[in-house]
Amino acid sequence: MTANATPTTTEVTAYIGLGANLGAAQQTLRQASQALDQIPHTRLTALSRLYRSAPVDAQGPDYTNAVARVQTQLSPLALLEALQTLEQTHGRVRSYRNAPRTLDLDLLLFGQESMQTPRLTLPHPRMHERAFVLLPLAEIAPGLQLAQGSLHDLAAQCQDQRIEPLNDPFTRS
Ligand code: A4P
Ligand code: MG
Repeated sequence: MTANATPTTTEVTAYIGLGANLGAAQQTLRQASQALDQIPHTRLTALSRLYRSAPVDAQGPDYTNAVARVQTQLSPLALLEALQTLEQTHGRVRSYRNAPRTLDLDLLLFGQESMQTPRLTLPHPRMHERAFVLLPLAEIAPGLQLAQGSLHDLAAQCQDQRIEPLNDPFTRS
């Protein structure tokens, strides 16, 4: 089913988690972050550095992760559909849960929206326990509070998860 893509007049701030651990992951994430700016009624307003992270609850090669902030007039479902279309254009094959992937785009936060439906859960239900989300998110939204606590405190509880920043995607290659 296709979500209503008619934009509203109000702009909402949304945060998107980007991840990849197959193919040219860094290049994919750079391209995908620029493609976020091309989604109708949506503009990219911030992008974290890229990070290398060990797989969490998953197998396979290390991941490259980042978090983007967008301003959008789309509904949450319409934005999710645009993200899933973008995943497909980067060759994402859904084989099994947490399988290695060329591109994963998760909708982390959509304004203050809270919902739990089969297609979309907001805020993202696992974001508060994942360093690969918390660290890049803290870069672009340092004062942000999640229901479970501050990004700083939550990140401190994930110290067993290996993660390191890579070069700034905008200034160095
Ligand atoms: N869905 C529901 N809520 C959301 C949301 N907020 N954002 C639905 C995005 N999708 C949402 O997702 C499965 C279904 O979740 C979708 O059809 C959508 O309607 P998927 O992307 O097809 O499958 P997945 O990614 O394999 O599962 P899931 O549950 O999204 O896994 P996670 O939680 O995203 O974990 N380790 C490191 N270091 N870095 C990573 O990026 N990623 C994962 C995937 C595991 N370990 C990782 C990383
Ligand atoms: Mg996902």
